[in-house]
Amino acid sequence: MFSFFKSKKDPAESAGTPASPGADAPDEAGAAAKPEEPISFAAKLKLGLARTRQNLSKQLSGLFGGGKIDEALYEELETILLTSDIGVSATQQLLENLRKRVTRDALTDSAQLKEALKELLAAMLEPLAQPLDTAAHKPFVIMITGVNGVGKTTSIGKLAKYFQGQGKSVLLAAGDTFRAAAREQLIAWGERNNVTVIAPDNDPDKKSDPAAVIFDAVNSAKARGIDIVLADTAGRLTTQLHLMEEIKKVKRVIAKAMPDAPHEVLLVLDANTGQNAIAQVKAFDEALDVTGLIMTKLDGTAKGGVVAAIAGQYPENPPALRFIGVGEGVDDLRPFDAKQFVDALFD
Ligand SMILES: Nc1nc2c(ncn2[C@@H]2O[C@H](COP(=O)(O)OP(=O)(O)OP(=O)(O)O)[C@@H](O)[C@H]2O)c(=O)[nH]1
Ligand SMILES: [Mg+2]
Repeated sequence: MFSFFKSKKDPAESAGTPASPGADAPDEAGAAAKPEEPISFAAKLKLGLARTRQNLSKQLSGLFGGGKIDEALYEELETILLTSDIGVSATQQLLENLRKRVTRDALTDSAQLKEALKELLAAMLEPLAQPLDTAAHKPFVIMITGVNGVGKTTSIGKLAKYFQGQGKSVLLAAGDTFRAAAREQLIAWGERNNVTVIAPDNDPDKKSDPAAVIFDAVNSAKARGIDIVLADTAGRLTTQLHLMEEIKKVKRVIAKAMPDAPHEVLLVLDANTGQNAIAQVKAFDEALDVTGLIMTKLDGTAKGGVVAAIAGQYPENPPALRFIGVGEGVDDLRPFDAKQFVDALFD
């Protein structure tokens, strides 16, 4: 029922970084093109968050330009934070802590507030930075889930490269048997990274079961001594209850292939979603016990503040924001670093 796909390319060939391949049709010409000047991830993040930064920092610079710290200032700050998609809870926590800081350090001039706010925001985001440790299991099975079009498949492609960079072997499972082009999209990422993809037969008359595909992939990874399995799944809305039931079943079936798998259930969120990301976290967590998040498309959105909204929503038990995505290229996904993120949010 299943077929294997493995690139026949020389691994050295795929070691180069493609300029900025699209996820749907990563073509060979793109991969062979002259690589762009390497730009650090921090710089990319800074560039990507430009719109969020403009939203936030420019308004703040007016506010923090000097002058008295009074109620009017706090009110204005509240509005700025709320319009930056930081969310009600996080905004309240930040303001409360800022007031405490102002009292503690006897701050009197608004110009002193910017650094205080930066520090408090970094402290709020720090608990989200929980890097993914894949050492405890072999294979370490990662199931990727989320609503339609958030960047699940693209993130798998990037993660394959990321884990390979750590010297780990990777296998991809094409568990999105719903969307016609999903299989080919994952196979293309597999070829680019020179990793095996377990996918159902390409038979339009036969509907494959996503659970069966991933089950087979986990068994195959066990047999081959693979370190990491990345399992793609079809996008689904949290209101599509039958599809939410289906994904629960996928998870249960994975556990039949390996008792404690999946070891990580990664929920992918699109930063452009803004506050709706919170509802997605809640619904997917209820269905699947999500263990980590990926926030994609932080480039080009003005809603990067949503990362703080997630922290603010779970002050006692912050979810693990494992990775953030800042572009469509294979290197545009990295572990979340709170300080780097806050630095990119302010001028
Ligand atoms: N700018 C930008 N685009 C991204 C990022 N991540 C993914 N994309 C783009 O988002 C689009 C959708 O990505 P996919 O990976 O196909 O999303 P998906 O969640 O797998 O979609 P479905 O399987 O249809 O639910 C593609 O055009 C990607 O290139 C990112 O971090 N930044
Ligand atoms: Mg997909």
